[in-house]
Amino acid sequence: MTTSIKLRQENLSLIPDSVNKPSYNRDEVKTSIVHIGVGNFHRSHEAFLTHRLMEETGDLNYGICGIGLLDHDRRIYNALNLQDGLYTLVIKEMDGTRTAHVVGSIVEFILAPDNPVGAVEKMASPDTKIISMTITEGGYNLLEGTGDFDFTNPVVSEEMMNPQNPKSVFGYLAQSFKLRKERGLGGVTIQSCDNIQNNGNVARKAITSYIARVYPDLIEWVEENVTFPNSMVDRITPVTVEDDITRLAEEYNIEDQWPVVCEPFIQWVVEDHYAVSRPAWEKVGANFVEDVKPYENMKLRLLNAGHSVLGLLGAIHGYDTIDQSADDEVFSSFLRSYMDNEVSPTLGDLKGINLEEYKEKLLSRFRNKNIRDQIARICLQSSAKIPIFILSTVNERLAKGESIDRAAFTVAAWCKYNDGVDEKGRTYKIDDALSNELVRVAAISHNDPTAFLSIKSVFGGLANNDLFVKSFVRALEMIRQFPIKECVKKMIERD
Ligand code: CS2
Repeated sequence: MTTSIKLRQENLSLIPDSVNKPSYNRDEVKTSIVHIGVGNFHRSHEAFLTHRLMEETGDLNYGICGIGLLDHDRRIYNALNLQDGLYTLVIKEMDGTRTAHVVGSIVEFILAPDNPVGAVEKMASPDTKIISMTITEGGYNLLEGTGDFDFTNPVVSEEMMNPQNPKSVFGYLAQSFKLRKERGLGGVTIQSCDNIQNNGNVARKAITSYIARVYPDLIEWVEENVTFPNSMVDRITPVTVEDDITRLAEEYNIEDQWPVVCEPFIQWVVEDHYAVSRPAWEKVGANFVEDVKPYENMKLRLLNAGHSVLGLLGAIHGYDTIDQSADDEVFSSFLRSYMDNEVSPTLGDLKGINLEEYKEKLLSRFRNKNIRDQIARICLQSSAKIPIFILSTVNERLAKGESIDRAAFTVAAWCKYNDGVDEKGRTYKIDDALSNELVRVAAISHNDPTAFLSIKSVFGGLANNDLFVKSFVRALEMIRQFPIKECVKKMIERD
């Protein structure tokens, strides 16, 4: 029996040649990018492309320092620390072939709760040109409806009493900007990579709202020195499961605490507004444009919304993975009809993108059996996702008096999802920042369907829109009475 190779720098030469591994000298890599929120998405995307760039061009000026702000980040911090920042990315093709890459672009990691000063100093360092982040859709702390910063958030309100001891991403950034200004250093680019329309503008709004309260004198400096490019990031990246770790050991003999698996598709469209400089990511496939909005809308309203549709319907029916749901003719026909009839007309001019091809490709990506993307992953934090992925389409269509039946049906399915039990009788956890509220209003909605729409932070004023309410109530009544598949069939028959 061969002994497995623990993934770490000194063992790189032992790793079989069938695995792509860094050929550059990692000791020479400078960290000019700080990334907040090193999760699987970052590791399948920005960190991977940055690694590819080092491979392709030999430019070692843009290494990554990960920063974890939450105690929850301790697990990834420990795993990567043990492995000198190295991890394996396994790309799974549709036909079952797999390629493994040991990624070397993360060369430093700071766990902010253990080393808050180190984290602030790193963000304020003159060497740091870009602070990128994946802090999730809900992480920007803006209130749905008004879009105002939520100063009542307990972490933020406590931190504001003592801003020199930051806890939140806003607090850390404020401290680092303050140091940059005091030290006469240059600015920095804040690069949001989250699935939010206008993610850069949203990041700017959240961060400047916070700073305007805590350090009003700093605002002018931020306006002049910090940029917030919008971007659209795309690569389906499931949660790593035990089997991924075992297969990596079996196939390549690599012992990796926390590998990442993902699909082959990758897309990154970014506005080219950088405060200082940036890596030549275009050399490894990134697309730098003047206006990212059309691409964002397309991705959020088709891919992310498509995920939510397949996820919610599949969860109720009792499927576990997105490919099962996408392979179900009834569910995928419904999704196609939603995309064609309700979403596509809202997308406007997509400047040379073939929308038909995009949608076809999307459905085949969803069907990739090797990815086994978890329905549980898709459905978690739906209260932060549905407004961005689905209600944006709804609001736009309602303003023009256009039908929203399929979207309303999906929202009704989400209501039913919060009952917490599938049609096979299996219970599941509602993993959501608003879980208590969701479960409570979903229970009331058995007698009073509109109760579900009362959550203002999710639905804004939609509870007062007759067209939406009627459509939602009709769908929910049907969903409560018949199995979900029959209901979806009825919806398709009406097309
Ligand atoms: C998913 C996204 O979280 C979700 O609901 O739709 O994580 C999706 O897989 C990525 O945005 C793909 O780029």
